Amino acid sequence: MLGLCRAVVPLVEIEKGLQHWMKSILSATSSQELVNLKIGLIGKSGVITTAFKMLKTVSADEKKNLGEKLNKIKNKVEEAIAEQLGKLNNCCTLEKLENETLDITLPIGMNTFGGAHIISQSIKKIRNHYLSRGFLVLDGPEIETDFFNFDALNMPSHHPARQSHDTFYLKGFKETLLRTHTSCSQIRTMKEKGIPIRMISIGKTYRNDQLDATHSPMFHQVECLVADRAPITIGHLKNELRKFISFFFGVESIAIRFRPSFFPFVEPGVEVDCRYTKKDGKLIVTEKGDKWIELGGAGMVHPNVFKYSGITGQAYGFAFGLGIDRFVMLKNGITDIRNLFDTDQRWLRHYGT
Ligand code: FA5
Repeated sequence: MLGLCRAVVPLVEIEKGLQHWMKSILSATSSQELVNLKIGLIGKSGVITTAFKMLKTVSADEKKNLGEKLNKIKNKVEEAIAEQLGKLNNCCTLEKLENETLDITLPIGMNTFGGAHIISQSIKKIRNHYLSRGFLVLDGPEIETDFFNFDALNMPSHHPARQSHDTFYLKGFKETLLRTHTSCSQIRTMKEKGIPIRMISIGKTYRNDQLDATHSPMFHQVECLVADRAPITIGHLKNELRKFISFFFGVESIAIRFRPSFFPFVEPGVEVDCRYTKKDGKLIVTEKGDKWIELGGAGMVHPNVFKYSGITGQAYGFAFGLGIDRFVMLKNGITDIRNLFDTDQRWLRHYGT
């Protein structure tokens, strides 16, 4: 078809060939055809690429002149291929859309109704639990600013703790990101409502974490903040965490432990673990468990967080942030977080309501 010769080709022949190649590119009817042309012309051993190799053998003056001409030809070919590919893709999409028209008069099969995803069910359950206890239940924006996600949580731009959150920034929007945790809602709420406050914030969070059995780039957190003018102690925090874990797992007696940890927005900061055991391949949260599992972070609100939230004077508070996906996995014996998101219909039917 093209008669592409891979040997060293003189410029005149390339210039002569250009018209012919452009015709072939513009009349290509499939992306595969375009790929073949691209390889034959500007691929590693393509005709034009090979011609560039001639430059080594000519004088400096000729090199400049020849190089410019070859570059122009190469650019023309590249542009034409990209343009034709765009046209073909556009055509395919239109054709696909035309063939995919939906016949809304078809009867619905009764078993095609969807159900609530296990994460949605759990979020609803947590919301209702806290609503019934008089907490403010919020969501908060998933697209946040650097200020609410980091600075106001006592993590200025140079702070090393920012590195532990591999953040998705929004291209073209300065200092705008997908929130890496729900802790931003602490600031938003106190700024708007002041204290005393008892609130939870629940929703999606994002980190550029490698997808594996326990990490997902999108996951869910629940944040709890209790703040007051009257003293609040770490005992209150422990009590609230116990209540939440007991309620979520439906067990009366649980065993939790705090491990010292560092979160810039709390002082002291702790990591919360609870006891569990494995039975028939399932993880069961129980006081008598022989192992510990990490549930999330917690601590006493740092004075700088109150300051950034516009709270002056005496203020006390505790906060915790837990990963809902890991809670759901633990409760249901799900060992791989990817199962939650990979839309396997049998799995969804099993866990859906
Ligand atoms: C935080 O996000 C803190 N904001 C929690 C906090 C709130 C501390 C209030 C103190 C006071 P951390 O990065 O450890 O902490 O995340 C909390 C939980 O989110 C983890 O324990 C885990 O359950 C869950 N999590 C974090 N990254 C992922 C991920 N990539 N996939 C699934 N779950 C995740």
